Amino acid sequence: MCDVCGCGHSHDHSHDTKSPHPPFEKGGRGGILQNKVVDVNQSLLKANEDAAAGNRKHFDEDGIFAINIISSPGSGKTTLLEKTIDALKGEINIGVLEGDIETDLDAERIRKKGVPAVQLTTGGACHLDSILVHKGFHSLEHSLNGKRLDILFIENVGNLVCPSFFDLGEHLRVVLISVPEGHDKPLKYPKAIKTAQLLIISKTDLVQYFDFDMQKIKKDALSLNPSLNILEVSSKTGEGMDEWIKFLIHRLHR
Ligand SMILES: Nc1nc2c(ncn2[C@@H]2O[C@H](COP(=O)(O)OP(=O)(O)OP(=O)(O)O)[C@@H](O)[C@H]2O)c(=O)[nH]1
Ligand SMILES: [Zn+2]
Ligand SMILES: [Zn+2]
Ligand SMILES: [Zn+2]
Repeated sequence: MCDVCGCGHSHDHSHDTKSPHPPFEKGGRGGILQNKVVDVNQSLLKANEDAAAGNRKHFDEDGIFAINIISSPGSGKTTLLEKTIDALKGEINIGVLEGDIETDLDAERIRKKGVPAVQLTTGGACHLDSILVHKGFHSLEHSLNGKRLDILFIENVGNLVCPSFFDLGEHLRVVLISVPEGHDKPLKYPKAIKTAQLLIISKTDLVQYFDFDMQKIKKDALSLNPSLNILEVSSKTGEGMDEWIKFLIHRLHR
């Protein structure tokens, strides 16, 4: 457990360039220790950015469109991927990197769909970083036996804060906020919204059971990021899946 931020990282992550935590804002509350943490984190973020640029180059050379999916735990990332695979199988070659703190349960779910998947277990870290993604990508490549990929989905560790700070070399960043989480999440977690190109409001089949203001969440999200695309999707009923698939195909071919 990291005793600076308490987020569950061990400090030895700094040896392998993993950041103990996204940077605390300089000029915020805190003193000398906080500024030292900021300095260490800035260099770790720089290492992450360098590796992210390398990943993007790999993906571009191989003609792969890489998508980083970020959300709180349980917002429906893996379920959306399962349904997306059902919709695109046979047409588009998909590979998946599954980020989790522990277990390979999500990668198993994806493999059951007949799609190659590599589990990236962070062993405590609350986000993926580009160095781990680089390793995972090469191990996924080995399992493909020469088959090429069109889309690489990277499901990040369930966390709406820390993953937003780490570029993985993706071409598209998608944030999910599910209806049960509440419409106030964009304003409370602005970094995720500001760095994404698409917000998926997930589990829309549950909207009747919650005091969820669809107009407000959209207005707040757009106030933070005016060019953000927003889709409403239910993986359970299939509502909004066509729009999501159209969006993906459009981005893939552009
Ligand atoms: N009602 C409803 N439930 C959903 C929907 N999508 C996912 N779920 C349920 O939400 C729970 C979590 O779904 P997952 O897809 O595992 O969520 P996740 O974001 O991958 O979770 P982590 O990887 O643990 O962060 C499961 O019980 C799903 O069946 C949806 O559209 N509607
Ligand atoms: Zn953290
Ligand atoms: Zn998942
Ligand atoms: Zn490489």
